[in-house]
Amino acid sequence: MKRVVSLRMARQALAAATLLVLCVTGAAAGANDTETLYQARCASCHGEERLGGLGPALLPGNLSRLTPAAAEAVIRDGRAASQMPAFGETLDDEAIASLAEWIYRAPEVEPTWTKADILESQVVPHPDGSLPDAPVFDADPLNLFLVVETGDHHASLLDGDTFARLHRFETRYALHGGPKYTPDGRYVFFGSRDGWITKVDLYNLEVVAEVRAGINMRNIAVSADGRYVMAANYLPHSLVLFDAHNLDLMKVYPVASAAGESSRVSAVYAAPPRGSFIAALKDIEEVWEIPWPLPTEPVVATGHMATPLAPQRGHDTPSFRVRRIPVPGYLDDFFFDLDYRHVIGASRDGQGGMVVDLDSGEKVADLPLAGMPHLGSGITWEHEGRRVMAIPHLGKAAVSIIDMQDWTLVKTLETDGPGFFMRSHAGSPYAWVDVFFGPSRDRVHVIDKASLEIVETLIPEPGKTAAHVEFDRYGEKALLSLWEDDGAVIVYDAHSLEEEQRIPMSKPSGKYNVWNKTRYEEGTSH
Ligand code: DHE
Repeated sequence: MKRVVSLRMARQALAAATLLVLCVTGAAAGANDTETLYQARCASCHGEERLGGLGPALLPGNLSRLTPAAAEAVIRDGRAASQMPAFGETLDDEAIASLAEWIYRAPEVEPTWTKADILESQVVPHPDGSLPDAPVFDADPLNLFLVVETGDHHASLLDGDTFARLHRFETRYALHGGPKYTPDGRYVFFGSRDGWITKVDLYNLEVVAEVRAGINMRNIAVSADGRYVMAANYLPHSLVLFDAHNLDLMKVYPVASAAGESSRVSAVYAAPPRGSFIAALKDIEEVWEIPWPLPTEPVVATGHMATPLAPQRGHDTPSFRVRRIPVPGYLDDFFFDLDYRHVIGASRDGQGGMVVDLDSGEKVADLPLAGMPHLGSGITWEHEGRRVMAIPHLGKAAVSIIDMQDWTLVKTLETDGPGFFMRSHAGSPYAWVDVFFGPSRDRVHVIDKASLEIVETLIPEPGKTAAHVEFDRYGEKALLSLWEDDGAVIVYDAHSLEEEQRIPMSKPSGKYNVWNKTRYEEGTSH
């Protein structure tokens, strides 16, 4: 891949330059001043203000997934399959410990990321329409899987019929949230915790555009017609809108209440039937809705199909304008019903949830959901003629099943530990939930969607974390991550629950099937 190769070469050159600097400045950097040490040894890759560069940002918010002990180990031993060198030979333990401690300190002045920074960060190696329109592989383009490998920051593209690996490419550091496809499945957008949005042309296996939307980003959403990308940031407090074709900046929305109280954005979602983005705000009691233009004009750009869904708006907010929906509480974790009429929200530290009608803006129900429900992992299916939703809890060994007509609790299913991800498929009789936390994190429960009972508990590798399931487009196969550095994606027959193959991967996290994601399949995350 041209872009990645040139990036790698640049990284190698920079790492070599860094090492040269080390040799020259070794004595001075050995002094007690950790900041001086940082500037001498780390700033060339991680930025003078720790905002990142060729290496990731080193600010407390960006490092929340890394323990200080792990940071120390990375400084000492380097990071495999990256340009992060090992400093164990050139720095003593005390210096390494002081650096590891210092990067978790908040900077004296909060860093900024302006429109100019966004514009300057944009690179477009292959402008929209400049690459061939046919895939370079024979696999069904609608049954591909992308697997994010967080161990060495790569992604693998799998043929969803044979599970052959078609390609493996380097990603930005610490991707988070699901990658989002255009409706034809040709392009995919990845979001990293450091704020990078990367657009990849899957037909040509090339990075075609990149831009940095913020310093600490939560996730991205792509409009159902594939024309717009919205990014949700913790730092700065903003939503950022891009034209999807070349990731051109369209608009920055500073996020604040009408009274001026600023807020982090927990996440942004696309709501296809409404033709809008919906944003979850962490620090103010509002939900924001931002409509994209209705498809009254044909989509002219190459490669992007118009959405088959005709949005119906229950309000008359003009396109790209913010509609504020006041809510009675802080809601930062969302699930939606299938027509996106209702948002089911919970606060991450709260003990309950609520249902808000997005058209009227009214709260219509409270939900009895103690124990940190993980609504973002919710799924839904038809049970005895009624639609139910099921969600794991991050703080409780249980799955809650709720009737979506009257919002009553149908059942609390006890599990072997708190779970993170749930998945099913309209073509499967089963729903899968992992046990992500605690001593049973090597287990995955299989729930019968008819009896609402756990019918099987799989332990694919004793002692190793097993998590996150994704189905193929037909619901015939289920793919599970062995979430370890020397991990694997395990392919199961989704009916017999027999293991069929293991594909070695470096700490695989999420897997994303093109069909399920672009069709907003009821058993997958949206
Ligand atoms: Fe995630 C999705 C929030 C921690 C892996 N996570 C999401 C989404 C949100 C979210 C809002 C949906 C966005 C989307 O897909 O566009 N996650 C949060 C948190 O608030 C939390 C608890 C704390 C945090 O610091 O962010 C959190 N998440 C984690 C992890 O620790 C995980 C396990 C490892 C990691 O990579 O950080 C993790 N989150 C994921 C994955 C998805 C995700 C793999 C996509 C799931 C999918 O199937 O769509």
